[in-house]
Amino acid sequence: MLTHFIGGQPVAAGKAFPVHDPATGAVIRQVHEADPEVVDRAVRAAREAARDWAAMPVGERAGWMRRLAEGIEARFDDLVAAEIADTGKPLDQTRTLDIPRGIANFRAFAEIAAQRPEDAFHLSGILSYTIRKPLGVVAVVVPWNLPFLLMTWKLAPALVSGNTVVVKPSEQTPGSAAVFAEICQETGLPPGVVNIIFGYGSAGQLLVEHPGVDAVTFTGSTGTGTAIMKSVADRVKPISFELGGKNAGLVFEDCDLDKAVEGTVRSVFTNGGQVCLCTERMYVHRSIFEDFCVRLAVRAQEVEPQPMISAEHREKVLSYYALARSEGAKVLAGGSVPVFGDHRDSGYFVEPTVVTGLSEWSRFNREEIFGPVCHVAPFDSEAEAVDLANGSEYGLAATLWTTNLDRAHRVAQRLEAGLVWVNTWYLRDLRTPFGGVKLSGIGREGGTRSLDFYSEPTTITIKLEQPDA
Ligand code: 6OD
Repeated sequence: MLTHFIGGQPVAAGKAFPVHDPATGAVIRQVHEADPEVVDRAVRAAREAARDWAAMPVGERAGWMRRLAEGIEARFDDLVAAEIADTGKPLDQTRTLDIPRGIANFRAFAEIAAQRPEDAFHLSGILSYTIRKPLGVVAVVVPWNLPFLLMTWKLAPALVSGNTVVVKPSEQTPGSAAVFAEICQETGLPPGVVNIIFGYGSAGQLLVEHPGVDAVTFTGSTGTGTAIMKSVADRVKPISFELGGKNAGLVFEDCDLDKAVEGTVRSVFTNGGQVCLCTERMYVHRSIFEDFCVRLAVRAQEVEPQPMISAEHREKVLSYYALARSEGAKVLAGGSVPVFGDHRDSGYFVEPTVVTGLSEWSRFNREEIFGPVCHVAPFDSEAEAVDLANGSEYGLAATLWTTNLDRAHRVAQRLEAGLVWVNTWYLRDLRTPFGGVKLSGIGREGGTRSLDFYSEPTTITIKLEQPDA
């Protein structure tokens, strides 16, 4: 039974809830669910640890981040196993992306924080400088799609900036966070600096609303994000949200078509389409539209299906497959549930799917699906392609495929998205600002932007007396 981790100790409190393996549907673990008392205990533990942690020189905190990275390396296989059990992810992805990014997150923010200069401003007779102070206790609310990657993406900058944290992983994916709690103990991290509580959205709600929590960072759906925003508005808590997307991919007639097709296979089907950065709307120049569709459909049928995170989420994705048909789409690949003839048939798989023929105003083309599926539509001009891509309430990521350098810059600069990838997808430099516009989020994390969010400046101004002439 997984227990909470509070004040450096496992805490077995609250009733049990089950976690299912999405690849088989079987119950794989029971987990304690945080009730109001557990949430309060975790926040108090974080508050008690906050003063000493904040007072520690940043170089020492950076040292702790490096030790946590080493701790992750030492427990690499356990983290891989926990993440796969909860999510049904492919082994290769988990070994090359999810867990290594945890290590990279701690190492990167250790370096960025330790080397960051502070600001000083000099006017005649006035010297001002700023110091940055941690916010206090940060609630870190983590989604189920990239549980370890996203937890550490938020933890590392929050901790190195001098905050203590209470983490609430998704109820569907608590496993890697539970291993991380053991890593915190094994490395001897001061008790209360990291606290982890398990439970459903109701536990997350209690956490973010707790008066002892000073700031909230969240990645997940726009619906949950706006609910959190409203519930913390009265206390004016700082928030940083990376929310939903309906990301566009643009394929120009001058692209390298092989690369564009393979890149689109990655951007649509990685993690079963369950990454906020995945592409759900493809726009292709009319002169190569038919060719692109045929190739993408062939490749989609070769992609190994991945399970959706839950039976409920599979129903949601399948309801969009049905919606596409009822809205008049032509299905080019997939569109239903794969049959394996083995234990996976009780898991939550759906087929990688490509459809075409829907209007821009169809619900299918407007709402985030979060599954392995895209719609493909033709365009005739660069201006039309940009308008189509921007015609969404969301604005997280966009991808464009062209060999024309001028066009690449011109189009990238006109796209309404926080992130634009050219001839690639989900290529990361952890120092860059990361986040979305419109309904896709508020604030940016990444590099010094993360350190800015997890701290607040105090400006100190001194009047310099001039000696009498
Ligand atoms: O790679 C990252 O740093 C990041 N924040 C990815 C977010 C993915 C959302 O599903």
